[in-house]
Amino acid sequence: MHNLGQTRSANHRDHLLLTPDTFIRTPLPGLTNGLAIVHVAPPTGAAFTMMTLEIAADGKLIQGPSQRFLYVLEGNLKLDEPGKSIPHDLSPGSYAYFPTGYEHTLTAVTPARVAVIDKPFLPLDPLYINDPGADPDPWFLLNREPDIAPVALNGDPGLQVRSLLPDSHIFDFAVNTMTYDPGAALSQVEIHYMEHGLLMLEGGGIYRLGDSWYPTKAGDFIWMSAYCPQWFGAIGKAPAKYLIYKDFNRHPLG
Ligand code: UGY
Ligand code: MN
Repeated sequence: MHNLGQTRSANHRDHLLLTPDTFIRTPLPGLTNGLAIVHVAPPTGAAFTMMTLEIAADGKLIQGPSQRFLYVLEGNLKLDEPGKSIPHDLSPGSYAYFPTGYEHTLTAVTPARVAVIDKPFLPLDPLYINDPGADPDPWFLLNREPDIAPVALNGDPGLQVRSLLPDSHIFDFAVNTMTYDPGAALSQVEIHYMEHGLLMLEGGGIYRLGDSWYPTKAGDFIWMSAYCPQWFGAIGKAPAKYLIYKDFNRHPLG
């Protein structure tokens, strides 16, 4: 059933709102028995890619061209690392980070959906590494989102943030979940030099992007360029929750 050309999706210089009715599925090198919805990529001006992979049972994903973060949205998968005979079990809420070149094979046990963020790594100038013994490279990690302790944003108990990557300047991006009680909102319109990729996981509300206010709900994707004015207020009877990427921990000049 077509919709006479109507959609909530919108494409502006400083933001994208992509709703599931406009998603296009494509093959992806490194992915077998699956398709990729590439939500955002460098042609928009973004310095990263964020996609949702839809993988059939027995489908596989191997390493990409850069460092990678993945988050399981649906289904069960196994993750094989080189030199390890026992694979890790992944289920919804599991996430992993792989440094550039870190070999891995992700195999779907059941049909699965996985959010994947790939970004060329910007090394930290050794001048800024405080601990001389510190590893200058980010490290592999595997964890579960519900196991991360939430922190109330600006002391607001209605807005809980879980930081999924370690609190270390070695990492050049952050991925967080943000959970809003019904009626909770960002305490300010944010305008900052970092860009965002955002996947709405649960609930919904109103997102201000630039000079527009959009109804948004679970399943939607949003890209915000650097300096895109942004604000969100949760509406409904259940919490709103999103997964959000931002470039982080680097001097804006590189
Ligand atoms: O981390 C952030 O910049 C976050 N508070 N932005 C957002 O939710 N749009
Ligand atoms: Mn922000």
